[in-house]
Amino acid sequence: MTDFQIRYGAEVAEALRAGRPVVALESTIVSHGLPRPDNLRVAREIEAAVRADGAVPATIGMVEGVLVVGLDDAQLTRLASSDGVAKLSVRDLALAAATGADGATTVAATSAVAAAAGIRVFATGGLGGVHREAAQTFDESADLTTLSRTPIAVVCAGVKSILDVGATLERLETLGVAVAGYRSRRFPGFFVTDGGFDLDWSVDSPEQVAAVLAARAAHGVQPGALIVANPLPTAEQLDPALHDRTLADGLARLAAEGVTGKAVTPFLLAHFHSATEGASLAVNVRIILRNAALAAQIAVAAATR
Ligand code: PSU
Ligand code: MN
Repeated sequence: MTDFQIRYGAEVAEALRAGRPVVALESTIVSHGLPRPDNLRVAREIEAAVRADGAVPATIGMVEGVLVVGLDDAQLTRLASSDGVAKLSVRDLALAAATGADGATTVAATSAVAAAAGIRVFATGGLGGVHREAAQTFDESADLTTLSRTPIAVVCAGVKSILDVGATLERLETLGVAVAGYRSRRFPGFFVTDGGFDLDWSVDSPEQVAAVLAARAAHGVQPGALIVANPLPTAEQLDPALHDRTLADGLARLAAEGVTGKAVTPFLLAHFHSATEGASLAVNVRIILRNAALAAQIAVAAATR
């Protein structure tokens, strides 16, 4: 019989055994969210950013049907460079495992696998959310429903404005997912500092986030995730005028080319990267590296409480 157990990278297994800080990282941003060849370089930089702040990176993905927590460099290279990498949400994991697929895990799948592995902090760029045409298409990312039942802290820069940001926040509320701004009461808009909506809560330090996680675990009342929304400093954001133009063009192309379903997010991300001639890519990389660093600080604070 085939063994479908989760496999752990050696360093991650050792860190989890010893109770040392570990930060989960997703692979969909590597294989579907960032263009080649920058994606592999960035994937390595994200891991380095986690290490620089004292935690062990655990990039999660699937190689030939094996679900791996803590991909090694050869596995990471394979997921960053080959064409046949599936985009895996939670519902896809068993299908991909049993059919021997290569796959990159989304926020949903990464958080679910990380929580199952006992990892409490996850860093990414932006969450999936409610798409703009969702009232007709029902296109809402499974990231939201998965986060409603997954006990993990997710450090992100909000959601991209390619989505319906207000509807996404409403759904997070309905689903019982906690949202706090990091040193801000505004929900970030990924490329732009301010996504246009207020938040009820902000947290001020990694130690305070660790305290939220401890309270959450002690109460045992709340099943879902804590989103730590970490805005870019305004000096580092994508020029808001360029952002708005690029978004309008991208949405028009989406409609003209009839792109739907799970292809929508990668399509719009690729449009941003080419239409801004790399400016959005540079911003995207800064966002992820900052989130990785903050997540590592939170993991360290949580491990030493
Ligand atoms: N948002 C981004 N970059 C990304 C994604 C979202 O700014 O790369 C990826 C994440 O992996 C997220 C997934 O979990 O897209 C959501 O896809 P969908 O909308 O198909 O659920
Ligand atoms: Mn979708």
